[in-house]
Amino acid sequence: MEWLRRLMMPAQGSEFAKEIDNMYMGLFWLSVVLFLMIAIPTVYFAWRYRYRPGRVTPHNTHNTTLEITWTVLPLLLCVAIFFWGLKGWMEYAVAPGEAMEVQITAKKWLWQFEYPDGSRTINDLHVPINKPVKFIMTSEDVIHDFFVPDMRVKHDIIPGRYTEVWFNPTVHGQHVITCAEYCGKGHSDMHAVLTVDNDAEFAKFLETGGTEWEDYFNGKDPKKTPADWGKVQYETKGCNSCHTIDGSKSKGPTWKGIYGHMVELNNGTSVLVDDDYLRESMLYPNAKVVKGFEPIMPTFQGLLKENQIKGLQAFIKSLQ
Ligand code: HEC
Ligand SMILES: [Cu+2]
Repeated sequence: MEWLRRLMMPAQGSEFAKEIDNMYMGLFWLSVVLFLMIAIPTVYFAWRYRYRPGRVTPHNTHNTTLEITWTVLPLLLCVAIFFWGLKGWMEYAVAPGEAMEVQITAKKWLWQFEYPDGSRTINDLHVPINKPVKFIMTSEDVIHDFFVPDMRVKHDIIPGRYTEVWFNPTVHGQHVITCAEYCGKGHSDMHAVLTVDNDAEFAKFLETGGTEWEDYFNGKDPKKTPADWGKVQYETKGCNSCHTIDGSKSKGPTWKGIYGHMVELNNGTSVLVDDDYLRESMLYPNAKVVKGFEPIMPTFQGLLKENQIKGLQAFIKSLQ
């Protein structure tokens, strides 16, 4: 009956998939059997006891054995199904402690994924194979619903609240993610791709900080330039808590108008602000300390990916 399951269900991409399909198909066949147990005798009796002139209908009151049987057996069956479902639900509801955490932000009409190291992607989810992943989800506007058919996972995403869901992907390759809660005119476009990577692929994916940055470097969208990517970093990596972009002084020097000019250092020398100096300032902030400032900037080594440094350089360059 495997062909029927394949016909009725999506591919099995997670550990849940097998269990859920077993239960679904189990209930399906149970329904088929019960249906036949009722329908066949009904048709047979309708024919067997059809109207015949002169036939007298026998008068039956009840049959205790029969009635107890058809009450107790289905009861036991229902209780068994309940515990079967409960067991599955308990596994589904609580992620294992070692699960990797991915934050999902849903908004009209896209999916944003954020990984433990801060890497981000849009509509493009990557997870390592055979490792549990837990999703912590919230919405910026209306109710959406994270639905990954191959994983047999489907969960509402609610504004102002966090909901969680998890799975353990077992099939390498791409799977569909879609929104399963009507969320407005772009609802049907609200899908994403789940890529289940092997360990090496996933490590490489994280190394470059996801794939969102690619949109800013391919030149396709005039509103997404490397400098715009740098601005995103400025705001999300905390640079804006010490650096301004309007010329005013903060805990650190402003970034406005520094590119291409000489800057005085606290050791009495000066240095030209170019890409190399900017990179060095981010990765080794104490190597050259700007005159008039304390060496309080933390190193961003390991925290900024190559594409983020490039974006920041372009952003600072654009602030003339
Ligand atoms: C805790 C405050 C703080 C944070 C956060 C911070 N910086 Fe700085 N930054 C400073 C200070 C203070 C200086 C000046 C002293 C020095 O050169 O180390 C500085 C200097 C710099 C310089 C050299 C500027 C110049 O005028 O020559 C660059 C470039 C820079 N920071 C980039 C960054 C980037 C990029 C980020 C975010 C990823 C960042 N900083 C986050 C405090 C900070
Ligand atoms: Cu939606």
